[in-house]
Amino acid sequence: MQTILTGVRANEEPTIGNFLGAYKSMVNLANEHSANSNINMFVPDLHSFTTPIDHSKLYAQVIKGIKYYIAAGLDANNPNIHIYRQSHVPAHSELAWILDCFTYFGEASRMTQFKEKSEEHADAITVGLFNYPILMAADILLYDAKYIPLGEDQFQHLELTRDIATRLNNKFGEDLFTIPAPEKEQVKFMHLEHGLRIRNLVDPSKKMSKSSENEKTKISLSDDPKAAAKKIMSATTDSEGVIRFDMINQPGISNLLTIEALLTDRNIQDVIADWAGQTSYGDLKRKVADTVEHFLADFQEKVANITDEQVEQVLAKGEEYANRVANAKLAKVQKAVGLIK
Ligand code: AQP
Repeated sequence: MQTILTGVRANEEPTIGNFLGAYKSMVNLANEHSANSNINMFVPDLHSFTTPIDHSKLYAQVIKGIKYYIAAGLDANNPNIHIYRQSHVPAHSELAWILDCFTYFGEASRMTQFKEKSEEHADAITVGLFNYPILMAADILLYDAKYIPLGEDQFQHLELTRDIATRLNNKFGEDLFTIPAPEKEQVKFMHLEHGLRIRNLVDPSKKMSKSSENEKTKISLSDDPKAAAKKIMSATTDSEGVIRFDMINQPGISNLLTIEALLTDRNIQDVIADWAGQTSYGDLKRKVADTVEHFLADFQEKVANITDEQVEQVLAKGEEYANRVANAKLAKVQKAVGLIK
């Protein structure tokens, strides 16, 4: 069976960018493929402190992250859907070390996210931040995952994973790792035209990020629905005066059209056609604000109805599966590199 895998760091409250780029893509794929594919959704909690966080909140955030996966629509009772925590599967860290020794400093140094986050956190650039794409490679390769629903910002890390896996396969045998599909194939698999990047509401040339300190730039999944609607109403647009989908010249308007289409499960081209030629940015904002408000109210109600006991049961099942599969792959790699017979 092929494996489809993704995760969302538990460092801060996730945004609708994370929801649309990762959670919703994964739920759509699970609905389509869970009869004949493993659907692995994990919380990469070891990635959570590659940048500074409040550690006293981490455990609760991880548990909330699991509730979000279930509320987003992943049916944990499905035998092919596996929900687990990275830190509870020690093989992730062990494989990451082995992969480190087959990754060149130069290629890891080229990761643009490392450069960007180093600028943001110039006083705390850790080796963990530098190393995180290699741990991400281990997260993927341990399960032979071919499809990884990700936002556009993560495609460079996916390419690095492919390079590392190809290098080890060339050295130790072609069947060591499944090589994840390249970017274009991933996008096609998600039924998208290009990688998803929900924009920052204040500066739409940037992506929406959960760690942004300015609350106005992002809609978090725990935002009060009415307050979130107000953020949409004050989102930066442009002075063109006509509603068009044009990410280069009208990124703010294009972002609103994208959010509207994805949250209402409509084809983006249909939404663009509905608004084509209209001139009232206020009308578009009111429609998207209403959509966001209703989405958040409904999502938060679902989260509130999931108990900690349910989460424990889901994790017990998911982590038993994950340890079994990951340990078997780790043993194969340990044998290949000469650590065991
Ligand atoms: N703005 C976005 N649009 C679409 N997808 C996005 N993702 C993140 N932001 C957007 C996707 O969410 C998944 C999990 O992300 P992550 O937290 O593991 O890492 P990230 O990419 O660093 O996400 P953030 O929100 O930007 O987090 P911070 O601010 O903490 O660094 C990935 O699939 C990502 O593509």
